[in-house]
Amino acid sequence: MSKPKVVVTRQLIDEAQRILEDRKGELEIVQWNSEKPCERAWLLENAKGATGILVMLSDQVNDELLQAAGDQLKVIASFSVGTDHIERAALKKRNVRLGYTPTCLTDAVADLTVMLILMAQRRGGESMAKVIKGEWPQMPWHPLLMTGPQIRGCTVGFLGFGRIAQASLQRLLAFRIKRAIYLTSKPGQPVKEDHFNLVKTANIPIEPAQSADQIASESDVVIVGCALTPDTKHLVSTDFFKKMKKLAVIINIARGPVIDTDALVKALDQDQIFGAGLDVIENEPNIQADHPILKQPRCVLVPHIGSATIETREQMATESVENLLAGLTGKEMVNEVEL
Ligand code: 8YV
Repeated sequence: MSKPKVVVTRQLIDEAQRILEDRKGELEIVQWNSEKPCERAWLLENAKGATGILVMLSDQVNDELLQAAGDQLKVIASFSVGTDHIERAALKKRNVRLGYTPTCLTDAVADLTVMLILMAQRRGGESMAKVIKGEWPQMPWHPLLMTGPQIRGCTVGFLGFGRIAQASLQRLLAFRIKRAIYLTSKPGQPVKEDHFNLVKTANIPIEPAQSADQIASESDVVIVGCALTPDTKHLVSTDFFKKMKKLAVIINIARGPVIDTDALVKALDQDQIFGAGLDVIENEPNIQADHPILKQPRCVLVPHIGSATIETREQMATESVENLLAGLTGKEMVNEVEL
């Protein structure tokens, strides 16, 4: 009998690669062998006859791929917390299990959230650009030179209040923010899972918001941390920006399309808001040097590095392989999506 085939769409890191290769005797392992993202044609061709596939965010998991793989496919293991690249219904229909890595990247992404808030409020990107361009000697000193709003005393509004948002809030408490409000998919409802016991124990009010409008109008810092769904696409657009405070900043550590980029450019151009800190953006990674968002001095944009600590990426790789192997043998995964 032939060995079950697994397809892996990236090179992995040491420990994860070792765990996978230890199974070479019993599995046929087909792995994309380049630093460039896996090509669709390669994936469709190699998926044929696969029992398990380990994918990244840039690999669309849909009917086309599942059909190409065939009926023996048992598991998709995604190297991510987000699953918007995966058509869950198509998996459910075929009884294919889905593994993902939601817990091990929480701290890394929450750390980056704090970095982006401070960069946006304190004009980190703009300041550094001036120094690099040699403008520092010509900057006339004035008490208000390069000033921005202070984090202490802020109301922080969360669009989405899952693990990463809560871990970000946990960190922000140390900065002595005044209040937190959050919107989940069920507006006005108490938070479903209080992962860090925050709502019960924090010494500031943490309250459900009634609407996105309330988040826009009452927050000094808006954090986009929700999943991308048809309901959240362009949740933050022109109307939202119009309601925001002039000194407020918006942060996106979720998915680019939750914010309408054209509307954000306009809001920054017209000083409707103070700044933005983005880890993600629509159409990433295809952002060319002449993209209008890059002309906005008060917008900090980093290339989707939320989970990019060495420790986190190692753990994500290891858990992805563990999920893949568990899915092949019907065992419990580290984290499985309920389809
Ligand atoms: C990275 C993420 O894109 O896990 C996610 O859903 O967006 C980020 O952590 C991921 O590490 C790369 O696949």
